[in-house]
Amino acid sequence: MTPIQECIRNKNNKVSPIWIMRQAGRYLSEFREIRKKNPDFIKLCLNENIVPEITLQPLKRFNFDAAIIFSDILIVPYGLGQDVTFSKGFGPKLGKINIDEISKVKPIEFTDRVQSVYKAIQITSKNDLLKNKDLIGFVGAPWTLLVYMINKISPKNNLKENFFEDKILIKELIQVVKNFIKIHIDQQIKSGSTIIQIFDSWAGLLNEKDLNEYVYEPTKEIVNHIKSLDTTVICFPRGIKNYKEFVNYVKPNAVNIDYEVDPKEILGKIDIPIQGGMDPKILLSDKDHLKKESIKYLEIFKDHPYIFNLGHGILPETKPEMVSYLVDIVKNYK
Ligand code: 1CP
Repeated sequence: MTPIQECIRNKNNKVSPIWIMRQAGRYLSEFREIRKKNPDFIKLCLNENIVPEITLQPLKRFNFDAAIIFSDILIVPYGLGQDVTFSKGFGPKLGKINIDEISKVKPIEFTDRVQSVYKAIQITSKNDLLKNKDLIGFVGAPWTLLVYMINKISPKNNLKENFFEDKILIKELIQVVKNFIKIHIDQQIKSGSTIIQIFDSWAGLLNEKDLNEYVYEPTKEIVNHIKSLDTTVICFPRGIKNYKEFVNYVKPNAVNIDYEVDPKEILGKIDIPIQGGMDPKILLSDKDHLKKESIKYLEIFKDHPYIFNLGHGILPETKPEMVSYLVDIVKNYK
């Protein structure tokens, strides 16, 4: 069994495996080189010749325990026929949404449009660098995809005022999105992903009263689907105030905590394997501070199955040297 599966499935707390969200990305010069030559981000995500190379870049540098397929959560709206573009310094922009057309999309039309993602997973999974390591596939949670599809741009800190105005649209869209998330997961697993992570990056935008309808229920459905395929699922409901309630309701195999969560406090509340937590900004400080902060997480979770990761994606300004140092600390602990 891989170290991460050992931790999650067997609740092994002897060592902490490590990988990092956005580990293939702009903090690596070799990624920036490729990105410069490929200005169309969605096209890059759908290039099965380059995606395996980008996915494996961090594993060539660091002793991570997993690769995460280089792709994006917005590949699902793209596969459904919604326009998705990225402009520099602004983030994603999505096109008009026509619910009648989206409701008619057939699974085969969707999988044909994003086929290269699955081919890239097949190619990557065969690489020797992944020996005894996991290849993580992922999806956006229904709520977070709904946010982008309806809001059309990143909500940053707030949804547009009229977000919930068209109740019928939201109800229909969440059904369609749930179905295609499942299809996207099935194909990733068939192609060689050994773990699925569900990113609910905007869970924290919801009022408590709406969490059940938009986060807990739909995510639980996806989690149950993944479990029925005997595959490991990690959830990241970023920004929610009550991780305990989330875990009790949704029951993923492991949960990633964000950097606002107090690790000591969560330890007494959650009994499933925990991943992540450290603020990505710590990697921008100095080695002494990084050592102190990472050891803090390792100490707190020393008797709990714990996968080292961050409380959100690694920042583009991060020096790769700091990542090497972090991996050494984690690997030499205990
Ligand atoms: O070079 C660039 O400008 C592209 C930056 C970039 C990268 C490297 C984007 C645009 N997406 C990605 C890859 C990506 N996205 C991965 C690859 C695997 C890895 O982790 O190494 C993953 C897992 C994602 C997932 C993703 N995309 C999320 C969930 C995680 C999170 O950050 O909260 C979200 C919200 C997106 C949307 C998205 N894609 C890209 C950006 C800049 C954003 C966020 C925009 C926003 O702030 O709303």
